[in-house]
Amino acid sequence: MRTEQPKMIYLKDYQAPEYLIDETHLTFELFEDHSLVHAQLVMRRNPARGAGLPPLVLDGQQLELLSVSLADQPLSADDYQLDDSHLTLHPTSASFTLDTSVKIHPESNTALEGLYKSSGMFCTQCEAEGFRKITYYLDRPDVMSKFTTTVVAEQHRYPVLLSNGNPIASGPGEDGRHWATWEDPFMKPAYLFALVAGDLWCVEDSFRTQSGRDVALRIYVEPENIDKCQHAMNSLKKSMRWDEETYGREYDLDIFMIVAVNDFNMGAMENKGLNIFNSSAVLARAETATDAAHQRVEAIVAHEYFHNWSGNRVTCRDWFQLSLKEGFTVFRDAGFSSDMNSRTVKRIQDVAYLRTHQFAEDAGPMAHAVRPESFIEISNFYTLTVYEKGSEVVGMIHTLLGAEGFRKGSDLYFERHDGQAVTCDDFVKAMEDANGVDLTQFKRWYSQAGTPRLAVSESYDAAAKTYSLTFRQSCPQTPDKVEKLPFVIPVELGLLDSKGAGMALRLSGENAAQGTSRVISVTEAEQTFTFVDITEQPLPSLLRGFSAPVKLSFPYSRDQLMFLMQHDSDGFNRWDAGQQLAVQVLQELIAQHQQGQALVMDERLVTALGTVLADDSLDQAMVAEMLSLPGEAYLTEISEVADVEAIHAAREFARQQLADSLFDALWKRYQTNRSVSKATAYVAESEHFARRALQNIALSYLMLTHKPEVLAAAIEQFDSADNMTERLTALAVLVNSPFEAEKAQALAVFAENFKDNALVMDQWFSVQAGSPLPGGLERVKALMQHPAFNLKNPNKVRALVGAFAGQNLINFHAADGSGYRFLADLVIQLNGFNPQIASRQLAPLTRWRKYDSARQALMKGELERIRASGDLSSDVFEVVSKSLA
Ligand code: B3K
Ligand code: ZN
Repeated sequence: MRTEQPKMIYLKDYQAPEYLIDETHLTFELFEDHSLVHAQLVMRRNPARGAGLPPLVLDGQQLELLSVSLADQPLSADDYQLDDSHLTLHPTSASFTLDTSVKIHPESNTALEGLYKSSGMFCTQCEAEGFRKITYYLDRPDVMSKFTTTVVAEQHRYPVLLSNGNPIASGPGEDGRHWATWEDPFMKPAYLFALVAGDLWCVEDSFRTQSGRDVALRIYVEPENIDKCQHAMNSLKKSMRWDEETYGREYDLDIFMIVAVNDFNMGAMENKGLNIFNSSAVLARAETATDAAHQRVEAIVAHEYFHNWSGNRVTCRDWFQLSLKEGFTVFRDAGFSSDMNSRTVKRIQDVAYLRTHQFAEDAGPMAHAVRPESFIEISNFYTLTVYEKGSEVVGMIHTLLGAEGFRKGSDLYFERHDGQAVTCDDFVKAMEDANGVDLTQFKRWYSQAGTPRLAVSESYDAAAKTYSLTFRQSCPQTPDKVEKLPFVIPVELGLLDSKGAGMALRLSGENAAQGTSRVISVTEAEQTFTFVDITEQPLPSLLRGFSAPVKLSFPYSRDQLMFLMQHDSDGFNRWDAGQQLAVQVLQELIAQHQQGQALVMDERLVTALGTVLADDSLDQAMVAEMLSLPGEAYLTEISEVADVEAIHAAREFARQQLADSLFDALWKRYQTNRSVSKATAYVAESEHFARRALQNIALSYLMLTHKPEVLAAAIEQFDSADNMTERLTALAVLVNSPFEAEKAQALAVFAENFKDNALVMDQWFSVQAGSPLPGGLERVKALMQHPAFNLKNPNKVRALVGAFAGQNLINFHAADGSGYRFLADLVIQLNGFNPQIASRQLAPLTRWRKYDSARQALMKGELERIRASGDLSSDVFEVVSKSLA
């Protein structure tokens, strides 16, 4: 693997490139046992770097150099220097062409980076630094070039030959081969390069842009999947329209293609004009994909499409700026999903995810700022912090500037930087310039890691009719040791009177009230805001819509939380009040368990959720969200020291209490919704998602009662549902039940029916890997022997290993350390052929500081064993060494 110790790279060391590549002409000759890549690069000295002709250092890894010519002169081995990762040349003029030919081995590329094969087709993944595994190049995002690509391959096996841009020529070749040439008129960095060759079918459609141009839309898949593309196509057309309407952004090429591949390290990739997708992020139809999968497809199609502007036309100067495109694009896709479905539900799901997983990352050894200062392996920085927290940061700018001001800023950003590779500072500057504001202090969100805490206290002066809120912010130390200065924290808030109505909000010193919900900016370590004309003691509703990614605390009583659940005008905060109430109740149960007491649950949680369940006027998706108790992972995150058994026992106890106490209401909701589902054809729209979500969460509670009528209902739903959403939930509740015969029967029937559908089998694996019943590790080990399992396929690894270590906390954290040992063995194995997946799967072990000392020792022991296993990829090396530091 590597020969030298991986090195840390620093943002402060950034320098513009010494040379530029104006044109890139590539020819690929694809064969079964090797491929040849011929590159002609039209290059020149970067005028911004001054005079002189320093050595030209090209990136290249795992390439066999066959020939190199500089300015048409063939070079001999004395003329250049070659090592594991660079080819160094010595140009003699400021402008020249460079020709190289290399041999590579896509057929044995298991890392799925660069050019590789998946299910018999050739495809690429170049972001972040995969292009250097294809040819010698200046593989950095600030080198933008115009690409022409010719692909030559056997006609019979690879009838479809694709690359970026527009097709300009094609024809037959010798020996049953054929070729096609593509030209991309837009300058782009090499990470956006893509090539596909395979036996693919496509679904075709078209889109007329707002300026009247017709764009051909094609989704390429393996022939057997041609019936699963319509949802992605609809999502694409909706995204294109939405980006025109919301951001004024129009698509720019004559053709937009998506290709689905089965072996892919992440969700999808925004290559210019030729997006390559994990098949799990494209294929969806009722019978095989759940509602969640449909929504994920819609969101990822949108995300990759939106990158055409936020990422491709305006790209990143260097990889430290990754959030420039990712944070912004996540923000854009969240806006889209909110408009397509329910805004509040989308916000609830995003925040629950952020608070559980990004907050944990921010508190762990890999914590980093949204714009990190350093890294060893950039692949490790495609994180929740860069993506989700990055999106929150953009969202706060939106909150501070308002929708109109934000749009002015984004217009200026796109106009000013079209065709450039820029920084997060450039993005913020455009927002500042368009609005005449100063965001200097706000930019600390980009440079300071860690989740700020915001402690709020109140004081009411009845005589003066004033109400004060005092905010104290702090931020825990993170491994980078950067000193934390106060953030700008936009807090949207309201004050409720005793009837639950919003009070007029006038701050002391203001002439008039400004509505009943408003945003205040907390900018100091400690700051007090005083509201005037407050005629009775109010109840504050704080951080509405989760207006900043902070941990807010306010000493609410349980009765106050119940009041907010019913009366807050902000839907997100109604949900959050319910979550906070549940957290208080669960923490009490956890303490009882730890003290060896019998568990007794505060009845108010039953009352509160019973009220929600009885309210037919509420959005059913909201009801479903409110019925979902905070997950074990979230309860872990908010614990000082997480007690795995107590958390699990407390949460299961609470679920059982709710199921028993609310049986009638749950059963009624279940039966009503199931009968509507039976009478209605599947529709992938929010109202239908909502109905099924409530039906399914009701079923999972009901099943805890072990009543025969519920078992019968689960079996009925499993047998006769016409869609995967209902069928998979029915399977899951059976798998988590003690009804062994019914469970075995359902698992067998499901596997038999879907054995030929890899994506459905992934769900079958996940449901079992996630089951908290005892014996989890043995089940997972047995499933790894199943014919449908394949360690080389990332989706399979995520479905089985990821679900076990990430979601099945009670089994993964078994006190004997067996779960840790299993994961470490697997990471060592994965490290040998797919470092990116190895490093991702490692994450649960990095959280060792959260656990008791016995578990800490076991987890650290496994990290040490990985470190000592030798020949670590830079990906795994970085995570392991930072975790043990
Ligand atoms: N930009 C890609 C992610 C590439 C990850 C490389 N290891 C997908 C996305 O965020 O749209
Ligand atoms: Zn992205």
